[in-house]
Amino acid sequence: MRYAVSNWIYGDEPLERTFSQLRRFGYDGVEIKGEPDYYDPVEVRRLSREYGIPVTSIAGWVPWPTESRDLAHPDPLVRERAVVYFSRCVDFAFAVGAEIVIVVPAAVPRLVPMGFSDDPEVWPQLVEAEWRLAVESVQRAADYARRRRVTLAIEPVNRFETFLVTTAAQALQFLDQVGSAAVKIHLDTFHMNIEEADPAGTIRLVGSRLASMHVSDSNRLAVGEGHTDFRALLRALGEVGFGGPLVLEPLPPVPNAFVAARLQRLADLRDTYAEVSLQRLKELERSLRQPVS
Ligand code: LER
Ligand code: MN
Repeated sequence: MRYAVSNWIYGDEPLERTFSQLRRFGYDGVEIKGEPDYYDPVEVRRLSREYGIPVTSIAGWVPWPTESRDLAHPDPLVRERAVVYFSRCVDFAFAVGAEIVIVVPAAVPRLVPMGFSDDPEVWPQLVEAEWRLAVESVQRAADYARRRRVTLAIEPVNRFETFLVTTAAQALQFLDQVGSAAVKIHLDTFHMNIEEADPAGTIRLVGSRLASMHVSDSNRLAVGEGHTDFRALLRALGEVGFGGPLVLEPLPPVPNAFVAARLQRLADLRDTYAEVSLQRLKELERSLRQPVS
């Protein structure tokens, strides 16, 4: 299995420190936050070479409402900004040798469709309309990604961060409607713990359409600090012949993920989580390879 860490869990930390720590912990790769204006691809490539850590993927970043880029938004200008943004993430991925850009089809955390008042009867119509818009937007971004040989991976996100695509079954339906070989699925064990009845079964359901996966425990802490059955997940990944990266995304125990990622006094804990998560996953992998006596 290839293991990486998503660098957004390290807040604004300089990239060089992240590369150096990940090499020390024994990681095979790094995922970089989708901020094409912030990172210089030449510098990223230099660090990647120097530390022997490839960039596996780019984490698309659609914060609501600050950036006002949203693939599902009824305003065509907001959608256009999102399509241009994801095309720039594809360029960034291409420039740093990453194969995947992760896409959340509506901005995060937008919890209701635009224009929703309190009338439950209106909800399904608004959701369906935004779903169609998101499909069209992803089709446009996918045309661009295909030409660059980059995969867009749709990440279902839990209901407390989005309302549009929250489960793998929905992501598969979304994929079918987009109808592009350049679009696959990205799962996240934390979101799956909230939304999926059977996370290992979900991996089997997605099968060969699984491009990559975020990993943290049920409570988003380090692997082993919650109740996720990682043995069952690793077994399912083996069964479907998963070849993508497992990208760690564990966060210290602060309810707000973006505070947990940036609080200076938690820097050592973030490192400890990255280090022990890898050790525990590798240990589980080893135990799965042992013949049952
Ligand atoms: C991003 O990968 C993710 O999982 C989200 O919960 C963060 O917005
Ligand atoms: Mn994730």
